[in-house]
Amino acid sequence: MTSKSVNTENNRGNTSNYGFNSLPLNCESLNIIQENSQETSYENSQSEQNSGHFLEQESESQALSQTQAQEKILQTLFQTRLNLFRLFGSCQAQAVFDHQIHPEFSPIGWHLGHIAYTESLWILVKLGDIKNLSDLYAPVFANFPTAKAHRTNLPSLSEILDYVEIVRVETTRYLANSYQSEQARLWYWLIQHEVQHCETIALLLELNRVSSANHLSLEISDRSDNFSDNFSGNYFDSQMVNIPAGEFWQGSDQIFAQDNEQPKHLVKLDQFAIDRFPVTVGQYREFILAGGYQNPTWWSAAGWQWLQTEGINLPQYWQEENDNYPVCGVSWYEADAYARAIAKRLPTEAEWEKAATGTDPSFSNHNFANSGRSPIQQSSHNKSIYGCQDLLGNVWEWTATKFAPYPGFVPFPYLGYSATYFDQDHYVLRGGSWATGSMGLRSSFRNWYQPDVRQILAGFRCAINY
Ligand code: AVJ
Ligand code: FE
Repeated sequence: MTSKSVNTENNRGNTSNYGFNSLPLNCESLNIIQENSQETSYENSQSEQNSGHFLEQESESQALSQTQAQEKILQTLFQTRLNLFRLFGSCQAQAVFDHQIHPEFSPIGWHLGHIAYTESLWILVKLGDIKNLSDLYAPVFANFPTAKAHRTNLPSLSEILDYVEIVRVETTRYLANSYQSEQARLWYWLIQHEVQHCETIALLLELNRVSSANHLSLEISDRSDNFSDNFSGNYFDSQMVNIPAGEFWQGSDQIFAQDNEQPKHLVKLDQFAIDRFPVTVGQYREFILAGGYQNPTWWSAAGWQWLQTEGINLPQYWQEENDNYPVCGVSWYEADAYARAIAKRLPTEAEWEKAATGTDPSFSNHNFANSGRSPIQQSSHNKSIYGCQDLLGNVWEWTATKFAPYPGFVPFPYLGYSATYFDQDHYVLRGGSWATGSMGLRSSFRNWYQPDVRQILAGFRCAINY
């Protein structure tokens, strides 16, 4: 059997606004979807006002028609792609697209090509048996075997952008002509794959911006002897919210849920209390000034070892800034030490998710609405039913829980997507950040990093037993 093939010539023409002319092509696909529709009525799909969280509101009883499902996927693909183009519209992104900004991450341009490669692999190859667009760039943009440090020898930015566009033309054509309802989960997985790589690109741009800024060097006095005096101050006496004991449903079985969020299952928790807000820059500064980085008492053995080996005495990207911003750029080790220093602990991921019950994502700082963090008190609508604030958006929050499968876990779409990281060496982060796209923002979503990664989009809040 010979596989199908598509024209790989640049059909972008002589435009400078990278990729933006895929808009009319998307519209063309929309026309095809509507022409192919056998239905007599789909007026709801046309008039629906989508806030960006239409998937959250979809109840399971309202099954979508084929046409509505195709339109929704097309619209979500397009909304997600707009964020990517916005990032690449910045001169900064173009200037640094082939440098490795940080040893833990591939260059920005690799993420861009990898987004398109992944789209060609899962839609064109796996569903459509069209192999050439995937084969062409697999050596550069597949996950293996290229090590991240060697991902600097990339095609030019305009060539990568052409690839991004050609793939999208073909995938939306496939969506319009050949979509089947059982493929919905794969499409939503793919969209979230793009959302996550978009967030990594935003993270790298933020690292690039911050690493060229002036950093504060704090005068740290050795106050570890009378440490308790410092920590009895009001500054650390942050408001906490009491969460009553009982069962709640952890995870999600919705069509867009990732494999690691499924299956949804009942979890019984004891009563606990959790910080109303994420830990702020001002609070974290007190920890630094009080000798937090000099006193092993508050550190895990692995954390203290890490701190000694790396010579760490401040968060990596520490800057003088608004005290009411949530602290960010801290590793799990630092978050854990801070919590212990004030006789608290990190919440488990189940506690975090229960505390987030009923949070409306649309009020949160996400989807690049703010191009950065926002002060914690700006989020008074971003509340759970327990009154816990700012759980979604702003910064990711480290939890005490190691990334592991829920009972009954089934890998999707490939074994290694999540299962590779069930290695007891990754901790779960929850809640998304200002750079998380709408499609990746929900209280059941699980992110994961190793405990020594100082993720610039990650902060934390604390909990206590009640
Ligand atoms: C969940 C964000 C840690 O970017 O490494 C992307 C998601 N997996 N492509 C990552 C992922 C494959 C992952 N994180
Ligand atoms: Fe990926």
